[in-house]
Amino acid sequence: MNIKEIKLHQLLMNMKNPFTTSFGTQQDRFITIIEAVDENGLSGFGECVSGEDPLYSEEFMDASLIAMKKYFGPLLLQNEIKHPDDVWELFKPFKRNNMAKAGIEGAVWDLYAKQHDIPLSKLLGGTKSEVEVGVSLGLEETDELLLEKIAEKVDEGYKRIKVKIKPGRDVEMIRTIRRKFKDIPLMVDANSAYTLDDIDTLKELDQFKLMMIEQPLAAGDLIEHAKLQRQLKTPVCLDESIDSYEAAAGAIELGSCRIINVKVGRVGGLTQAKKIHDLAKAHHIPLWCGGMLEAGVGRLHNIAITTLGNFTLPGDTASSSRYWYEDIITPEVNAENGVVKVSHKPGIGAEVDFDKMKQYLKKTDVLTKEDTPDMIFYD
Ligand code: OSB
Ligand code: MG
Repeated sequence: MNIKEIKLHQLLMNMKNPFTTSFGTQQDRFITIIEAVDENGLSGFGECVSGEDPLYSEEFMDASLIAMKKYFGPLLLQNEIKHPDDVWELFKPFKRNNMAKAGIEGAVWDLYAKQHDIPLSKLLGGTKSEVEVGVSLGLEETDELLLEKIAEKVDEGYKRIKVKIKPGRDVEMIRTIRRKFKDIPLMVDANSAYTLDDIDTLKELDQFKLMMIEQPLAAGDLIEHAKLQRQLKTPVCLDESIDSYEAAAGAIELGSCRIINVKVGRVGGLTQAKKIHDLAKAHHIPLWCGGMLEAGVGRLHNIAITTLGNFTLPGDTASSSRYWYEDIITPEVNAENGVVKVSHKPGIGAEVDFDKMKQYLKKTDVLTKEDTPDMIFYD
């Protein structure tokens, strides 16, 4: 593919609204945009989605940056690859660091699609020309404030509403929501805030016709999630737990969930996301694409993977304007009535707008063919 340069654009983006989950509140998003440049000067873009602190998962942005600079960037520059699917194999000896791997791999996918003049969605095997999306709402100080946010998003036409829960902000809060919004497609996300000791509380949620309960227990707890799913009517959906193809296979075999949230970064990139898609399809497990408060590049990658057939449930990829005063792409992602049109342009389907990106840019590191992996071990 003749990649000659990799640029790591480090951005600090201020969010329109603070976002609160069971693990904390954030107002700023520290994001890395990866640009892979070929010998003809064509650029592909990826986004590294790790959090600022290791609270959602063990991966965090400073660590991802080091992993990209020391290992994954130089490895890609030193090894000629033929297809983006080769990237996973190239990175495989290096354990985990999935979001760093996925960020670089994402840039390679976009570049390859542009080199071959096809949309990324088509390259991935996607078939949809538009995708349905929902919205993920953070915890609010009061139920009244949350009800206002829900009303606004229902009016905007989002196809489902996801609300965050945590112990003490669960059964009564959902009862209040259901009293006002009797029939909306509603789901909850606990971000691992419960244990099996809370099973009575979780069972109480069965009365509210929720589409699913996302990640109630800790990430490693596939066996506990299977025990929980057997006692709940509401489908369990796993997010944090599905950090690889093998974890997806394990969860399906154990019956730990009935739905899977696929996040491209969490599973190590689009190649792995496709593999999980095919496995889940074979086992009749529906999928949706989760969000990580992405800027435009990550948002477009999410739309592209969602065009695969077994992404049958609305995902988290809401309009750019829900998160940002100004996104870094032109045109921005825009959901109309909860539907995003898939671009027919090559690659991710929109331009990364460097003029807009400038206002957020803190630093760009440039890796070239001169850079070799910075390692103690060698073979
Ligand atoms: O658990 O799905 C999650 C955001 C950051 C980290 C984890 C999660 C989320 C969201 C927001 O729920 C999804 C989005 O709107 O991008
Ligand atoms: Mg989640």
